[in-house]
Amino acid sequence: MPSSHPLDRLQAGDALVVVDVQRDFCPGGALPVPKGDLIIPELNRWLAAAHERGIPIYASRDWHPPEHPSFQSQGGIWPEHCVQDTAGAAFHPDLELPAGAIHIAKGTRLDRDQYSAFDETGLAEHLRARGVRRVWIGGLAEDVCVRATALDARRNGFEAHVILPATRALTAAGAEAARADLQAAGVILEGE
Ligand code: VGL
Ligand code: ZN
Repeated sequence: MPSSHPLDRLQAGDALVVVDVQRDFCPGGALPVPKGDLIIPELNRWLAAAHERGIPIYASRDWHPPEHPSFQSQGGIWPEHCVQDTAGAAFHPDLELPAGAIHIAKGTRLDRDQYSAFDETGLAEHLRARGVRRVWIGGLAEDVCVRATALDARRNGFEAHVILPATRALTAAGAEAARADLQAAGVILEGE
């Protein structure tokens, strides 16, 4: 690990937020992000470093009820994915989440989708209560839930860094648009 690696900057006042690294968002899943599983070794390095330094770790899951309004069968735009308690909704088995990681369920509402890990989850309040000022964000998908989570981090007053080698987009055009939106909102894009 070169000493210039950004994970060397993880310190007190930081948190690591891992978004939706679930089977359904990886190759072979119901809504696969191309090469989505390739981010896992990088995420595991961040998880290990955060765990060693006592940095709080949050891991969200897209956690939809059956007949969620985002599903095409219900008039939504996505194939059925991440249905609560199914194999596809599980964290990817290679993701090395330490025992102390806090799990966040999102996308549970029946009236609308919730892309952001901050959306009615209490995450902002929890971070503030722990003295967190800066969040490091990775996971899936860069152009959907990572984007929404990072934008909400800024709206809630946190310094926000998206770890580019630890995220992947559904589409290349989506990634380009997401990065522009993130930079415009003051999110720092790290690495690559
Ligand atoms: C996501 C599409 C639908 C994501 C969730 O986690 O990025 N994308 N639901
Ligand atoms: Zn979803």
